[in-house]
Amino acid sequence: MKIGITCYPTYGGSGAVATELGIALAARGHEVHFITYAHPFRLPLLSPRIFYHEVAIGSYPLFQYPPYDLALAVRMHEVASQQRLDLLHVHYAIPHATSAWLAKQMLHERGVNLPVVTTLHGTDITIVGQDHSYHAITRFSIDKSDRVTAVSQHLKEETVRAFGCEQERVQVIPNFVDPTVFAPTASDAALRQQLGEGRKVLMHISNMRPVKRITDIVRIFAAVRREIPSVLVMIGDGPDRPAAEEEARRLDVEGDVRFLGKIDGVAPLIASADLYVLTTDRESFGLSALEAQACGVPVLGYDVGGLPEVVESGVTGHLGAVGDIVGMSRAALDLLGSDSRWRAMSEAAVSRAVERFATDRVLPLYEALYADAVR
Ligand code: GMT
Repeated sequence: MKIGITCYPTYGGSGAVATELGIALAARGHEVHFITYAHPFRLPLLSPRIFYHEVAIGSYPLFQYPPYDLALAVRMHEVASQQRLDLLHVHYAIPHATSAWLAKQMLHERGVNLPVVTTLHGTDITIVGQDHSYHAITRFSIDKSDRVTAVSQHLKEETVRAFGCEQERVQVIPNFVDPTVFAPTASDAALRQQLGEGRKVLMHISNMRPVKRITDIVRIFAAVRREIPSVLVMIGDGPDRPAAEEEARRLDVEGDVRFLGKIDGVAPLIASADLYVLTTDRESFGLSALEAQACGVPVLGYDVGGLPEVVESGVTGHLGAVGDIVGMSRAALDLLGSDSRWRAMSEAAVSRAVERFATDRVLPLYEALYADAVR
């Protein structure tokens, strides 16, 4: 098939999933056209059957807010016509599903049907989509999509609750991981030594928005470090990084907290960690938690949203109550303090990731959905 994919190309789980999906689809013989405003961060520069179409956003002195949604719709329409796309798969509802609907209408005028598949990822439903400014258009765009998927059962239920969609309209297709890339063997002894210098390595990766509560991670780390020699490695960047840096200074642990900034190709880093920490207070899935588990790294997180669908508390990690720094620190100390317990969790984490979420298991679900959408 010829598939158009639109996503946020910068750092973030939805862009990562969309890009990995495109790469996997191309490996299975499909032709994939990315339509985005920048080169997706996980997309190789050259790959067979993968094409990149940039969305150019024209500026004009009258525009305080250049209408990106319209430029995107025009580019979708253009690429769909020129490349004869079979369907368009958009990731994150706002504004992608709306632009796709516009492109679909423009093509419809010319007698062309372009099925639109929308994948809901998280805050497009749980936060931004429920903001009064966007609620009606989000609901409309979901309704108008030919097929709708959500990355977890939790997100599906939230979509039905907040937007009044019919249950049957939303199919759960979980995020996935490539176990040939994210694996315990991706660990690198030299890197591990560099990161931890013989100490335990706690790690977190995100775009550091308030929803991630990254100061909680620093507080948990400070408690762990009092008992076990350890370092905290923070990857990514975002608005809450200064607050986390300040918290590290306040707790006098800044010398052992490393902010590495945005990094591509994180598998060797994750695989070199001992514990992955994700303290989001509403996480629809937690792709990074899945990638950590695939690398054999147990996960410490909050028992919210779709995270319990990814992490089995007590088996592949620990999920605690939001804000329970004492309980989370204790769980981290239990885990890191016993080699046998850590090894059992690490092995269970790999099994869970591979058996339930490997690319080969999830990709056929998308292919079946596409086949159904074009019929
Ligand atoms: O919705 C967001 O907050 C952004 C989005 C992203 O682009 O990173 O994250 C969401 O999508 C990811 C991929 O499906 C999920 O793994 C994340 O759990 C989800 N984030 C939230 O729900 C906060």
